[in-house]
Formats: sequence, structure tokens, C-alpha cells
Amino acid sequence: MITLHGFAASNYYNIVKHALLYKNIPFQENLVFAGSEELLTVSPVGKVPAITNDDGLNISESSVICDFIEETYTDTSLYPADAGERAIVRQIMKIAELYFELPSRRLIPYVFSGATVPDALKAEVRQVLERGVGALNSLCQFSPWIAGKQFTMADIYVHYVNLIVNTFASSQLEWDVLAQIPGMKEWNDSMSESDIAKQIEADRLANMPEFMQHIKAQIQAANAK
Ligand SMILES: N[C@@H](CCC(=O)N[C@@H](CS)C(=O)NCC(=O)O)C(=O)O
Repeated sequence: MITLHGFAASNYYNIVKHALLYKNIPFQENLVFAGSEELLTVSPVGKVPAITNDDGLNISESSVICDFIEETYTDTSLYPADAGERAIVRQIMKIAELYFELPSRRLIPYVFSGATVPDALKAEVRQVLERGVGALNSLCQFSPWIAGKQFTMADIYVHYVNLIVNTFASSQLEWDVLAQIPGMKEWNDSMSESDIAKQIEADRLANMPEFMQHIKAQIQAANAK
């Protein structure tokens, strides 16, 4: 059985968890926070998520894990059969990560520590997000799924990226990023309605207090240095 390492408050973790649940793949969860020695044994850069399969193979990086489970468990496909359509799905995922997720994440330390975000950083983050908005506007279809008729890994991926955009970027920049892409908000809301998304959201909220304790301890340890 696959072991999914990480914690339910992590959106990257939830991308993989959603894909595993959607494809009906049996798995167990191993609660481990970033920064632990245990995590380093399964994830070379010590980031969440990672998985371990029956053969003891450890894999990290959410998009690589997604590819691995797609190629290993072929019953329910989350990528189109056509290579060109598959590339569009992967482009949407990559652009969401590079131009939505990563710039938004730069604001997380400020939110967690309560520090003011410098204006220069806000401007930089906004600039990258604007490129993401332009790219996703031209690639996303929402007809009804993000890449067209088929529900794909991009639907799962972008849904969890959007949580970070909403929580950190839209709030800190006072700019409704998702509203810049017609159809994105409605699609995102409908994604939240699935039983899997609801279960993952419940698990995320349940894990939040422990995760925030962990973050608080990390901030205190850093301040004590
Ligand atoms: N590129 C990685 C990013 C994973 C990531 O940043 N995970 C966060 C948790 S949501 C983490 O482990 N952060 C700890 C750190 O940056 O040291 C992936 O796609 O899996």
C-alpha cells in the first residue's frame, strides 16, 4: 500500500491525496511536518508531500508523484490520451505552480509572523501573478473542466493552488486574483463540492491547529538563535 507522508494542512499534500482518492488507490497517511529528520529519509529536500510504495521506493515533488501514480494505476485516467492535450494539461499545472503558487507563497512568512509585507515585494508578486492570469486566461476552458471535456490532474492541481492564491495573495494584495479569469471562481467553487474535496477540506481544517503550533515553534526557535 502507498504511504503518503506529510500533513493535511499542506495544499501540495492535498493534490496528491485528492488524486489517490479519485483513482481509488489504497493508501495510508503518515503525519510528518516539514523540517523533520524523518521527512528527509523519504523526501530529499525535506518537503511535503512524499510517497513510499510497496517496493520501498520514495518519491517527492507533487507533480512527479502525480505522474507516477497515473502511470502505475491506469484504471481511472487523469490525463488525456492525446499527447497534445496531455501537454496542455501539464502546461496549466506548471503555469499554476510557477506563476500562481510560488509568488503567492512568498507572502506566507509575513502572514505567519504578522510582519508587514514590503511594498516592493507586493509589486513583484503582483507582476508574476499577472503573467499567470494572462496565461491561464488563454489556456483554461472551464467546459466544464479546466482543460475541456475531461476531468484531469489539472483540475485537482489548480484547485489546491487557488487556495494559496486566495489565502495569501488576494488577501495581502487586496486584489481578487481569481476574478481576473472568467469562469475560474465558478469552476473552483464547483470543485469544492465533490465528496473528495469536502473530505480533504475537513482533514485540512482538523490538522490546522497542530500545523500552526508547529509553525509557532519554528518561529520561536528561529527568533531564539
Ligand atoms: N515543489 C514541491 C513543493 C512542496 C512544498 O513546498 N511543500 C511545503 C508544504 S505545503 C513544504 O514542505 N515546505 C517546507 C519547506 O519549504 O521547507 C512539490 O511540488 O511537492
